[in-house]
Amino acid sequence: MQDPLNKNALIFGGASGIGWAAAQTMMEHGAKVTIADVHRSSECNDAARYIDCDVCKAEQVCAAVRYATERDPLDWLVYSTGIQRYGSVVDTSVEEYDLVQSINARGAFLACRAAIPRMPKGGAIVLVSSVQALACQESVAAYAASKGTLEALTRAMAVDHAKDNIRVNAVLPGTVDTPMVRSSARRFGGADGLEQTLQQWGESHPLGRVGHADEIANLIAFLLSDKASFITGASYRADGGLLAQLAVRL
Ligand code: BMA
Repeated sequence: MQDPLNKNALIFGGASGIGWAAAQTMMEHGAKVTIADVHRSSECNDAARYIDCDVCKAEQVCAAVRYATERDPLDWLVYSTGIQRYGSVVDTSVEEYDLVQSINARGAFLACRAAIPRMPKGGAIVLVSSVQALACQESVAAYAASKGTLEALTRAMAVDHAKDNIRVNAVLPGTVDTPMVRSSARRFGGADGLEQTLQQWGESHPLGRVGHADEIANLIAFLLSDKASFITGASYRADGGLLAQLAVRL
């Protein structure tokens, strides 16, 4: 990424996982980063500006955008806030479905709604979706639906704001070693089997391993940068080949 330094960036869900990796990558390239999250992680304590933000609450999302744009317009916005819950449509409660939609997708709508009017021409947005927007495993109805929403929202915003030269793209990670995925691995593999479960999940990806958060952050940084100046409304998989492969065995 060779953008001029001093980009002003805001990352929802930037305190851990892919969001934190993206925050670090952007800071390495000279960006001023504000993290909006429900809890400050110990790692992000001194590194970036931080604001408490529950993305279910519109006024908190607006406050985060105001905080990030106190002095400068917003060049880069990343939405990397997400939770994963398990269940089919039948065994997902209405409350749980609403919560997943609210954190994973509605919050992105709120964030972009508040941020886009404060973005200059040349601004860029990346939403962190998932391969599960395109193909999914069992029992992820609410999560897959929320990630599909992000995909459609990406395209809609790309079309609407192209005239302002604001670009909007989505990244679709496969299984990545993050606190969210570790908590799923703990649930399905048990505390002792966590590393083994991650390894098994990794083996279902043609590259034979789960991804690292900074591998997704590199893609995010590229899509935000001026090097991606002709890319908008696009979705990029970073999934170790997961979706390229059919489950058919020779
Ligand atoms: C991610 C999460 C992971 C999952 C991966 C690949 O978005 O849902 O738990 O392993 O997709 O399906």
